[in-house]
Amino acid sequence: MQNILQQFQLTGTHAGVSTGSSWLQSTGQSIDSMSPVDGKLIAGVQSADRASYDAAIESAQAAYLKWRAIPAPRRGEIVRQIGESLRKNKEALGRLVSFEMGKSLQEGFGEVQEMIDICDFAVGLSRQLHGLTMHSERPGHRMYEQWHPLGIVGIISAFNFPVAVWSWNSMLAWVCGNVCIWKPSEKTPLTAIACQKITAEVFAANDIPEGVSCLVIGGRDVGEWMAQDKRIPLVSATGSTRMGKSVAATVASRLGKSLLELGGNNAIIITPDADLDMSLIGAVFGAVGTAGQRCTSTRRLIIHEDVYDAFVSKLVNAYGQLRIGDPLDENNHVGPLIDTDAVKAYLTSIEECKAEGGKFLVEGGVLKGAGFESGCYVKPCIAEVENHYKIVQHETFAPILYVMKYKTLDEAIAMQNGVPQGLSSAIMTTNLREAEQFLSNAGSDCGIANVNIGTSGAEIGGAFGGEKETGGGRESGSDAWKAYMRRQTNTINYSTHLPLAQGIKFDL
Ligand code: UN1
Repeated sequence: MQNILQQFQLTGTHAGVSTGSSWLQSTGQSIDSMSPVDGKLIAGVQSADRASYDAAIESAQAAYLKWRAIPAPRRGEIVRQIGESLRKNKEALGRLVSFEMGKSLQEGFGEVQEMIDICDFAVGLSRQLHGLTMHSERPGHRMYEQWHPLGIVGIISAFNFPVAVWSWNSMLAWVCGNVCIWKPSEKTPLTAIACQKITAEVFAANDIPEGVSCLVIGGRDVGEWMAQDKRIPLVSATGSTRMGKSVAATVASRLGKSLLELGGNNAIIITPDADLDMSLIGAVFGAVGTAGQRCTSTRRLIIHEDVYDAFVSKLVNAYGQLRIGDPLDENNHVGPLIDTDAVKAYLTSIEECKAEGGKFLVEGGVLKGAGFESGCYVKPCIAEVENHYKIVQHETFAPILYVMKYKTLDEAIAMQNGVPQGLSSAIMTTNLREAEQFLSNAGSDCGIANVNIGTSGAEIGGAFGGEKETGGGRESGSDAWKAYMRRQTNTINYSTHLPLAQGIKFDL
């Protein structure tokens, strides 16, 4: 790890505010980045103060005027080069993600791959920022729409995907002609600094001015400055529902735009016609992958009564095989939680679940002893519950899997939908009628609904996000780019008359 830290110059206390290649002085509080892998300090970061934040915003405002004038396919070419640089840095950045955040090495590499994929997607998109043309009702008139950039896009990202979610936002925002200001999670500042260095090198090599890519590391106050800041027309925020509600209210009070990707409470319905072996892989990876800290993690299994006992016994058996430990060791399936606060939340949820009547089929607990010194390693656990329990309605960012029984598909769908969140959902079935009912307007109410795939691990090509308390935003693929642009309707009169719409007569 030392050589990776040196490669990105991540030693001592690093500046936390940057406009690209420049790193600004600030007097903000210093943030310690501790690795949950071994509980030790990796490096410190100086968080933004108001002056350095304002300096970054001013740099972004100036850069926007230049960046928006560069044709979109040229901007795409620069994003292509960022993708190339990420390919070269995949190993180092993937390891750093794994070390700072605690996800398995495979998932660390997977996260960087997601960044590379979105770069490729954004390059193609840079030639496809299409508007429609409409037929005017008036003679000698042409009507069409075009998409213009917004200006500064603020990105607030979470610790669990410390770099990929930023890249979904920034790569699209950049090809659309925006400049970005990024506040990463204060729990994972170092991976953000590494990304800033990788992109700054590409921007500098292309003579792009400072300010197109800004980084402002800090706590909640920095997020609040961004939400309040009229200079930021769009704030894209990923994180808890509590954070999202606060950002949404603040941004809405100035009639700004927000794009929210908040909590999930994702379920897999396992039907009598499911392939149980496939279902097992989907359920276990979904529940314990990233130690249950994905927005898309599987939190609930809704299992038909006819296959309940058979499936639950497979599940309990599989949990017995899980290897928990150092995420950089590829033999392990499950790494640590992000910090000891997350461990407390996990333990509290287990207690609340028991108090409400939950029966643990696989007990949880904190691992102690050699290799677990950070105090962040916990046992994935399984509890038999009822959907209405308060704790089941709540997203706990930890590997706690709730199982419950159903009789009819209508009942299963009602349970799947019967939570405040609406991000990801899945059905395991070989029965076409069941699959189609689940995908119909009377089926899953989530932004993502899968058949014979678990709830996590979405590809970048689709629009990512969900309904209800998940916040309604869509990022990444499909036409999610439209959220980063403003639509302008243009009507051009090339005749020698000025006829009014709706046939209104107005003669002078
Ligand atoms: C998140 O947890 O915020 O679908 C993003 C997935 C990943 C992204 C998750 N592609 O699980």
